[in-house]
Amino acid sequence: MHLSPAEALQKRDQLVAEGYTVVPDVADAALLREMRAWAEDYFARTVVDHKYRYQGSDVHVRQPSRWDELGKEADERMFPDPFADRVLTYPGLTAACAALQLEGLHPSGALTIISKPPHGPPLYWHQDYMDWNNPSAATPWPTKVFLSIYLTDTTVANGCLRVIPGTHRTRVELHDTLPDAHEREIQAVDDHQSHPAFQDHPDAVDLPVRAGDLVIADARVMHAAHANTTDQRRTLVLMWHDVFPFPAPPSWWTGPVPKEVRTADPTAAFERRRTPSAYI
Ligand SMILES: O=C(O)CCC(=O)C(=O)O
Ligand SMILES: [Fe+2]
Repeated sequence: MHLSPAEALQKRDQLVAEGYTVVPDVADAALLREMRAWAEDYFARTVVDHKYRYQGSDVHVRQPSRWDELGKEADERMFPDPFADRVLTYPGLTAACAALQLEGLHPSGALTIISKPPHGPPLYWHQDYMDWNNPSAATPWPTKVFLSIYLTDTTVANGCLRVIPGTHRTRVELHDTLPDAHEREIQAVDDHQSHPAFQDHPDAVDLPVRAGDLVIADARVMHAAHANTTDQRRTLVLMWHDVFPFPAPPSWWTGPVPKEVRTADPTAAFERRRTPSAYI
């Protein structure tokens, strides 16, 4: 990663304004090799449940020191593995986040391995924010981001990511029509070609990347992925992080702070909600 201060600032501001950015060349060849070997081994011995066909897979690999927090039995989709430590403590990752001035970063403690097999279908339009009852949903800066490293170069042909810039803050029709992400209703869709969550969108931007680039996106931004039309897997390692602990703005924030945020009670608890609320 070689980001000039001006480039880092431009990427930070793109994340705030558009809901995503890409930092090139973050994972080095050794880390990529380890990630590919891990994924190859896992998918050679594991059959993924049909319900994950649109994501490709949804495997949660947790840092062993943080396994007990979950209070769950391990199974083949969710388990502790030191591989999670290796990726989450990778210095290049920390350096990229520091360059973009992502403050108060707190990793979820797990990697999510999302792997589209050869000829896997597209991923539906969705956003991943789970806290729409909370005024944190109204912040002009992110409070939850995903950091993704793709293990291959991605293109429209093998299922690259797509985003609709600005939809982390601006309501569009999809906010009212999409089923909640990654839950039963959308997973049950059989004829995806005729379902609204899989339609093209006039404001969609394709985000092809190089293997080892780091995609940083606000959990609220609408995104999807193309189908994989190739004979090779398209795998990514995704890491959820809390950032800019609510309700304080980033130290570098100079813009206005919405009233809902200024007057929020930081001790209040809210019921989890994946469906967008009046905060957008
Ligand atoms: O497959 C991708 O590129 C993105 C995956 C994703 O957004 C998800 O599984 O929530
Ligand atoms: Fe997602």
